[in-house]
Amino acid sequence: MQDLFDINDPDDVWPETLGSGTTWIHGFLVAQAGQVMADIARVVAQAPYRHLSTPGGKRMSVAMSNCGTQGWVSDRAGYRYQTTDPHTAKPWPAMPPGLRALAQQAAKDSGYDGFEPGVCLINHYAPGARMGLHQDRDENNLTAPIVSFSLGLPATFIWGGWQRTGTTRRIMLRHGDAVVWGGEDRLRFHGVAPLKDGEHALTGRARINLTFRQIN
Ligand code: MD3
Ligand code: FE
Repeated sequence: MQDLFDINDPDDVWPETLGSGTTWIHGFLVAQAGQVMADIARVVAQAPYRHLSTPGGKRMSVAMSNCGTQGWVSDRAGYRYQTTDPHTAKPWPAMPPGLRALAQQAAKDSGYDGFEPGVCLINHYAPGARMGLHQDRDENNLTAPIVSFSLGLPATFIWGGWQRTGTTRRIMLRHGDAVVWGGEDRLRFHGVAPLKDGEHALTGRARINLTFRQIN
C-alpha cells in the first residue's frame, strides 16, 4: 500500500500565511488530538460547558468553559476575565501543561517566541452554533498573539478587517488546525458561520475551539 493520504502523518502539517501577523498551521495537532481531547474532558468535568449571556441578555449559541489563571465570562455586567468560575464559584481548573506547551510551540513556529499563555477559552459548537463578527479586546496585552486550535467538525471562519464593515475572507478551519493571530492582525473583526451538522470520530456532532491567551 502506498500513496494513501495519512492524516496522522506529520508531513501533512503545513503553514500558510494569512496576514503579516497570522499563520495557519494546517494539521498542527492532528497527531496529539486524542491527548488534547482527554485534557479538555478533565477540564470540563470540573468547569462544565455553559451558555453565557451577552450584556444585552441574549443566550450565546456557543457553550464555553475555561482553564488557567482566569477565564473569560459574559453576563449582564459585560465581558471580562475573572479568576473564579461563576458556575461553581471555584477557581478555574489549571491549564494542562501539555496543552500549554503545544500552544507555545505553535506560537514559536509562527515567529512568536516567548508566548506565555495564562488562560484558555474552550468553545463548544453544536450544529447551528455560531459566533457573530467581533474583536477580541478584553485582554490587557494586545501585543501577544492568540493561538487557536480547532477540533472535530469543520467550520467556516470569517476574517474581516479593522472595522465591522468591509470585505471579509472565509476559510474552512478543520480538525487539527492551529492558527496564530497576532501583530497587526490582532484586532481584526472575525466570526464563525453556523456549524453544519456532521459526525466526527473524536468529538461526535461538535466542534471544539481552544484559544490560548496572554492577557497581561
Ligand atoms: C482573529 N473564537 O473565542 S478562533 C473567540 O472558532 C473566537 O471559536 C473563534 O473568536 C472560534 O474569541 C475563532 C480564531 C481567532 C481567535 C482570536 C482572534 C481569530 C482571531 C483575534 C484576532 C483576529
Ligand atoms: Fe474572537
